[in-house]
Amino acid sequence: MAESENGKDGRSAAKRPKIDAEDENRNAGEQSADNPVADFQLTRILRDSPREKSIFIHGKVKDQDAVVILEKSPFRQDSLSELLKTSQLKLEMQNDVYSTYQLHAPPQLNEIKTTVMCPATEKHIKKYLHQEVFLLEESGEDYRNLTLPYISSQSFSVQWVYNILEKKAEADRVVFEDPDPDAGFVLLPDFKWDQKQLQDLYLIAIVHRRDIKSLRDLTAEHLTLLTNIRSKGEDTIQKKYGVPPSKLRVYFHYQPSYYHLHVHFTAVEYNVPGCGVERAHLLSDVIQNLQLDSSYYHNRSLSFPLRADDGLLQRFREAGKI
Ligand code: M7G
Repeated sequence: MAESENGKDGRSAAKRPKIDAEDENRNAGEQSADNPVADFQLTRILRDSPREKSIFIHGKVKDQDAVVILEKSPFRQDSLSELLKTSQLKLEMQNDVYSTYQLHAPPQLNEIKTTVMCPATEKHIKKYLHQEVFLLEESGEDYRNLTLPYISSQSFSVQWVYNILEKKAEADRVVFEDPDPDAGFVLLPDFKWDQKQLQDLYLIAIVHRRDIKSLRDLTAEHLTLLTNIRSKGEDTIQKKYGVPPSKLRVYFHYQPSYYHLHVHFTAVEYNVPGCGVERAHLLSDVIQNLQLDSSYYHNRSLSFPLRADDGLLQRFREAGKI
């Protein structure tokens, strides 16, 4: 799409990411594709968040376990007048200058983002089940003795990551790639972002190297990779979406769910779960810490939250660490 379509005054660019005609057609095509949840049999509600307008459910699809996340999409500023003009209003109550209505929007303006994991493993189901949370402090030694053996045997498959790197999946969603095997990465929208508006912008940069599990493995040897991700990632997001680096939160999760190094790029005003101090580590802090001390992340204690049913919490308990 040409730059000029981004909006001359920059306002439309700030409200809606570029979605070219091809994307719109693909979206339309996807509507008629198979409906993987048509046969969904509800087993139980894993989590219900009325405030976030989302619900996480576990069920069966043709005898296979499935986790489905339903989430009402944020309002799109560029379709507000269409929404108000074309919807039906049903009056609920009226009093003086106050009135409330039920607004029945046309389907295309009333989307529910739906994420399907099928077949879902026990770990997927646990990930979304509401649980009591504990904060753990892990020393470098704890990582090597307890965490590393645990994640080597228990962590989620990163096949989806390899599919992206090998262009077997989501190839049409990649917004930038640096193919260099050491310093290169792929930048694409996180599957949590429907790309309809920029308020909840969320992209991930996935490194080509396959030998870096997480923040813990990083040393000064990786500084070129990290500064490359920061500069090219920020540059691409500025050019493609009109969002400057000062509006971005760029960070790692520790612990991540998927042990293949990746960096989260989110809109700074979007309070996405996982961006708090107990889990997020800003890329620029990581770079500076490694510049000061190459073994910073090998040695220092790192805190992170774990849910009550997490097997790693059990390992820390058995070792008398909590
Ligand atoms: P994480 O910190 O390892 O785990 O981040 P988290 O899910 O606990 O945050 C992995 C990121 O990759 C998350 O932001 C996920 O939403 C995103 N993600 C996960 N999967 C399975 C996919 C996928 O198949 N495609 C894309 N584009 N993003 C994904």
